[in-house]
Amino acid sequence: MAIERTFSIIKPDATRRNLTGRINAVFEENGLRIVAQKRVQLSQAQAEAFYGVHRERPFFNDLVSFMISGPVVVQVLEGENAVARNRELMGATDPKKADAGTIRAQFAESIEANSVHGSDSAENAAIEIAYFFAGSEIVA
Ligand code: IDP
Repeated sequence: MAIERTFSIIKPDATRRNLTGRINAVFEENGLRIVAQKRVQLSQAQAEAFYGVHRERPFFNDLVSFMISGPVVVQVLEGENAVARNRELMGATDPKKADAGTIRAQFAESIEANSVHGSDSAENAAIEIAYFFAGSEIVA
């Protein structure tokens, strides 16, 4: 199976509760290598652009406010089938519906403050990685 990259964000609810290390342990113990990582404060414009596909959704403004409410950790994860593997590890968007043992089941506070973002396709992963990282910042 091909080695693939995906884009991940550890969201403000998780950085606030000092969960970065525990979430990274889930990735590393499940075959995903963190090949780039930085802690950043998103601007409103960055958060709006990143979640642009949700602009018409009723939760858009609240989501943007949440995403800029504290620092996030943006990451590139690499491994076999990394996009799908990370989505499995994250669990469903709504932590109440997430399978036991997933990151969101363990750590998320709500459907909005759900601790992690992960790309939903290889195409979006490439776009999202390029949005946050220069090629020279990704070291496999
Ligand atoms: P995903 O993060 O599981 O891929 P998306 O549907 O792409 O889910 O939604 C993006 C983010 O928007 C979610 O992770 C969550 O933070 C937020 N969100 C999604 N649905 C709702 C909702 O119904 N209410 C509030 N926030 C939501």
